[in-house]
Amino acid sequence: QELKGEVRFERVSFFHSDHPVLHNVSFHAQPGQTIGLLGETGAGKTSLLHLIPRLYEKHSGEIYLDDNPIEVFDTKSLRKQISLVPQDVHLFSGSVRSNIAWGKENAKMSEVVEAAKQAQIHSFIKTLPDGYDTVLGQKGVTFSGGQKQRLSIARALVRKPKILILDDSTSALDAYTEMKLLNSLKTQQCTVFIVAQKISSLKEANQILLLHQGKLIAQGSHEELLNESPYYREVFQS
Ligand code: DUT
Ligand code: MG
Repeated sequence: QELKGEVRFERVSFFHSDHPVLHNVSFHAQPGQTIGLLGETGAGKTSLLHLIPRLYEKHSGEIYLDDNPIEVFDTKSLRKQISLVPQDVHLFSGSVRSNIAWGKENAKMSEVVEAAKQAQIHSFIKTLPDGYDTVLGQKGVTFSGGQKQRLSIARALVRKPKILILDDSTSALDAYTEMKLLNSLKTQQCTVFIVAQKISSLKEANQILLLHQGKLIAQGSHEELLNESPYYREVFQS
């Protein structure tokens, strides 16, 4: 089934083994929206996001994608349309091009370049000795943390996902590059979930979900949370 990108959680709870990780989480993301996730380490951000492509099976409550219970989607077709950039980037020692096209080996060169431009890594790739054919790890070519993150975002974008999940994938970017990246994502027809450690990364999000020990303690726009949540103001505004 083709996804439109709507995601709805209704009183979702989730355990890892016997350890409670999410408790009664409800939110509603419309197609094309940007949803920020904020919360201290261990708050449950990654766990929540991993439920969307069905990387975990057992939860209570309901998750709907475009009004259909998530259980009706087969995981293969879901994962084709949902790109998740994991917290730990995995690059391999192939060419830049094959690293971006990983998982979509039939991607055209023009699509690879387009994804790299959207991910704000194209101009850096052009400075490499062999451009897109440069092999990572050879001829002393190494990528910085932020360059690796952008390469893995390009890898996610080349699949033209309906839902894009950035799990702390912009932490190594400077504020200016991050802003350009988020602006370019807004022009895509996809729903974006972005985990960040700083409020500044999430100011433009349609909604911010503030997690604390597995509970959604506040949700709303940046302005709403500034007004309504002392925790938001105190802990994350810096
Ligand atoms: N947890 C497990 N097993 C797992 C993954 C996580 O028990 O395989 C626990 C650790 C933590 C809770 O689930 O108590 C939430 O972890 P999660 O990784 O979802 O938290 P986070 O908000 O993504 O933390 P971080 O900011 O460190 O990435
Ligand atoms: Mg995490």
